Amino acid sequence: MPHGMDVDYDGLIPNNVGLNADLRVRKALETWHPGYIDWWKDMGPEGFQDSLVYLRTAVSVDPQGWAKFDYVKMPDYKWGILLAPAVEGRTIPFGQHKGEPVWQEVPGEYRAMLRRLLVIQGDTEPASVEQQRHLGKTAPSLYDLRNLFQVNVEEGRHLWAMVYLLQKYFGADGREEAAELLRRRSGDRDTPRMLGAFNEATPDWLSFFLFTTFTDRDGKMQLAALAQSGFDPLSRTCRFMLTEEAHHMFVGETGLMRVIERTCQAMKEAGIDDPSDAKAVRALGVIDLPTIQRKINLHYSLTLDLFGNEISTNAANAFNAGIKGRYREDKLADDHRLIDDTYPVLRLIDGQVAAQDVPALSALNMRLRDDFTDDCDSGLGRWNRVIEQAGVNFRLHLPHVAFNRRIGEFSRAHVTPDGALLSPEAWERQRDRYLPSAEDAAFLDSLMVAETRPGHYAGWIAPPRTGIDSKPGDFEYVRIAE
Ligand code: BYC
Ligand code: FE
Ligand code: FE
Repeated sequence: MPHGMDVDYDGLIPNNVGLNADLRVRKALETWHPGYIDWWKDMGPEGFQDSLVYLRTAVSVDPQGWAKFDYVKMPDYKWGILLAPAVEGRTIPFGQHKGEPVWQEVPGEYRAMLRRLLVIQGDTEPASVEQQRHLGKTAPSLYDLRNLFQVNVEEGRHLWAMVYLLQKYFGADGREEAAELLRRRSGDRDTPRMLGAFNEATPDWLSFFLFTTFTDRDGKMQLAALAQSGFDPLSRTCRFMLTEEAHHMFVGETGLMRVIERTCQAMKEAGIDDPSDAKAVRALGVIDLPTIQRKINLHYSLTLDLFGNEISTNAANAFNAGIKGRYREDKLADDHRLIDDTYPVLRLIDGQVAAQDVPALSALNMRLRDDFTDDCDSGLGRWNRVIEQAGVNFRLHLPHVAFNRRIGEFSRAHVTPDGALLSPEAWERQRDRYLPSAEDAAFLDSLMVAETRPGHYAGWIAPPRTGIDSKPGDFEYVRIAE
C-alpha cells in the first residue's frame, strides 16, 4: 500500500513509501541494512541486545494511535521508513521560491546544500546512541531503562530516515554518505561525529536527562525548521520524526523533575533548609541542586553550539533557497523573504557582550536559537515549580548564552553564567563553581548503581506518576537476559 497512512510490514524494511515498487532504492537499503545491524550490535546499548524490551513501534503515521507496544529484542526492532502524509497542493512557504509548488525531486542547484544538511542531521542520530550505550548498566529502574532504549531505537530510526533520503535522491553520492554515517564514531580521535556536542561523553543519568532535555530539543528545533522545507520528502520525513522527538524530551524533562522531587523530599525529611549545603544533601544519597545547576550549565551551553555561528551565510542561503525555514514558519506573519529585515544578535563588541541589529537573513541561526531558549525556559519553569512546591529556597536558571561556548563569537571569551566577562586566570579559578567538577562526577558516579527489580527505583530519583502505555507500577519493562 504505497504512500498511505499505514505501514507496510511485509518486506525486510517496514515503510509507507511504496518501497516494494522502488526496486533500486529497496536494493540500496537492503544492502545497507546488514552494516546497520552490525553497527547497532557494536555501538548500540551494551549488554542488552538479547533482553526483551517493552517498546513502541510505529504502525501508522496517523497522529492518533500510530504506536503499538510489545516486547522486542532491540536488534529485531522494526526500523522503518515513515513519512507524514503529503499535504495536497503544498507550496514553498518561504524564500525566493515562496508560493511555487513544493519539489518532489532535488533541484540541481541545491543538491550540495541539501546533501550537507541531510548528512549533518543523519550524523547526530547514531552519535547519540553511541554516547548513551553504557547507560543501561546503571539504570535507576526498569522504567528508565526502557525509556533509554526507546529513545535509542528511535534515534536509530532517524538515521534510517536520513539514509532513505540520501539513497533515494542522491544516487552513488548518497550511498557513499550512508556508508560513512556508519563509519564515524562519537568521540573517536580519527573519525569523530560532525558536531561538537555529539562527541561529548554522557557519563551518568543526570547527563542523559539533560541531553534529552536540551540536545534532543535542538533536534526538535532543527527538524521543525527542516519540516518547513520546500523539498517535500524532507518536510514529510521531519514531520514524522517530530512526533518521536516529543517523547525524547518527555523522558529528559520528567526524568529531571523526578530527580529534583526526590532531592527536595529527602532534604525535607532530614530537616535540611540550606540547598547549598552539598555535603549534608549528598550524605542523604540524593543529588544536591547546585550540582544539577552545574549540569544544566554544561548541557545547555554545549547544545547552544549546535546552532552554529551568530552570523551565517549558510543559513541565509538555505532560507533563500527554500530548503530550511524558521521555527513555525507557516505560523509567522511577515513576508517570509526577510530581504530588508533585521534581527538583534548578541555579539562580542570591543570586549563587551552587546546586542547588534544585523540582516535577518544572516541571523537565522540565532533566531532559531532564541526560539530554542524560549522553549527551554518553559521546561525550566516546570522544574522550578517542583522546588517551589516543596518549599525549598532555590531556583534553577539557564546560563547566559555567552557562557562556556566553543562555536561563534563567544568562543573567544570567558563568561560567567550571569554574563560577566572574566580573565582567563579568573575563569580557571572559578570554573568548578559553574561547571561539573571531577568531584561532582565522582559523587554522581557513586550513585549510578543499577536497580533492576520491577517497581523499584534508585534512591536518588522519585518514581514516575504514570507508567508507559498505562502499565502498573511494578510492570517489568525490560526482561533482562542473563
Ligand atoms: N560543530 O555558517 P555556520 C538532533 C561549522 S540535533 C562543528 O554557522 P551553519 C539530535 C559549520 O558546519 C539536530 N562545526 O554553519 C539530538 C560550518 O562548516 P563548513 C541536528 C560547526 O551551517 C539529540 C562552519 O562551522 N541537525 O537531531 O549555519 C539526539 C560555519 O558555520 C558547528 C542539524 O543541525 C558545531 N556545533 O550552522 C539525536 C540540522 N556549528 O560547512 C539527534 C542541520 C557550525 O563551512 N544543520 N559548525 O565547513 C544545520 O542546519 C547547520 O549545519 C548547523 C550549523 C546549524 C549545524
Ligand atoms: Fe533524532
Ligand atoms: Fe531525539
